[in-house]
Amino acid sequence: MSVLHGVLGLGLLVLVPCKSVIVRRGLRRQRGHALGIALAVVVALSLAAGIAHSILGPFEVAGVTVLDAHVAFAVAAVPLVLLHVRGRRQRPRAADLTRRTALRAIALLGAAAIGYGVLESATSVARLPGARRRATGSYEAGSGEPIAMPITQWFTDEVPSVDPSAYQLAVTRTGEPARRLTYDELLSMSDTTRAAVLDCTGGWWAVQSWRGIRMDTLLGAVDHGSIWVRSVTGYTRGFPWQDAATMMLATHAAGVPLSPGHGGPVRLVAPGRRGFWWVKWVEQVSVEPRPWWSEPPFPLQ
Ligand SMILES: Nc1nc2c(c(=O)[nH]1)N[C@H]1C(S)=C(S)[C@@H](COP(=O)(O)O)O[C@H]1N2
Ligand SMILES: [Mo]
Repeated sequence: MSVLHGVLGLGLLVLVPCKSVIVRRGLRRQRGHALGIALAVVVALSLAAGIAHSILGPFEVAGVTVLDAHVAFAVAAVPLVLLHVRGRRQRPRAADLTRRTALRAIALLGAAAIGYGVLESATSVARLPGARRRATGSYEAGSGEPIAMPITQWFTDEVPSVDPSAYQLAVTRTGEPARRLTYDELLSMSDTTRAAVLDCTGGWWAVQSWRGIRMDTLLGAVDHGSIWVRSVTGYTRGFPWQDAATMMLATHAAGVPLSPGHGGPVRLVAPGRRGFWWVKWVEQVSVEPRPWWSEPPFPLQ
């Protein structure tokens, strides 16, 4: 996926010579060009930031990581693209579906793929930071050392203060009374240790040895419905029931109780899923008929 994303991004660069002919023609016709220029600038900045992140590493400019800048410029481009396309709508013609167009598209992708390969090899030969990134594009930070691992919130969520001695986890299954477990009870059940990689879409990853309770131990047999995991902050994610076999509720990382920033007293560990699924400060786990895909694909808080 991330290779495809990179190749398509470079494809935009390969298009620049073709597009510049059209742009020169358009500029000769004196009309409002502000929109087109704004779009070109935003796309160029997004591409530059994306390439910088993948070659030079996760650095910051004026307090903003280049990856965040890459995403922000890309998001800003979306409405501009829509307006730009609306302003010059062209009817697709049957003649567009020729063999020549198809061959051109293949040539374009081929050139972009070669460009991607060249950039990757150069990055690795020159031992630039980009060579150290994971397949997702993330850079390692704080593996085996939770204190050194970044503390990240998805969007607007904030670290709550949860008093472990007053804390309770609610475990519910439709049609059954809720079970409530205190922190001490959870600690006495916390007997499974496994290594798993937390990989944040913000561009960093860390592997930790997590200790906790297997989800299938906590819930008992689950063979239908979805597993909903909710934080004391309201942040909620839903999972297919099959994930009970791999997920766990962690109380410790690297043998140390989870810090408040990292989700203490209890957080979800969802191996193989990106960081935003790893709900922190879990207060409720429920098995419900409501399907996990009925929620927005990304959290909204
Ligand atoms: N309740 C809650 N859980 C959350 C988040 C959040 O904003 N709220 N952010 C998620 C994201 S985007 C990531 S990458 C991980 C980060 O975990 P860490 O702060 O322990 O490194 O927590 C996830 N769990
Ligand atoms: Mo994240």
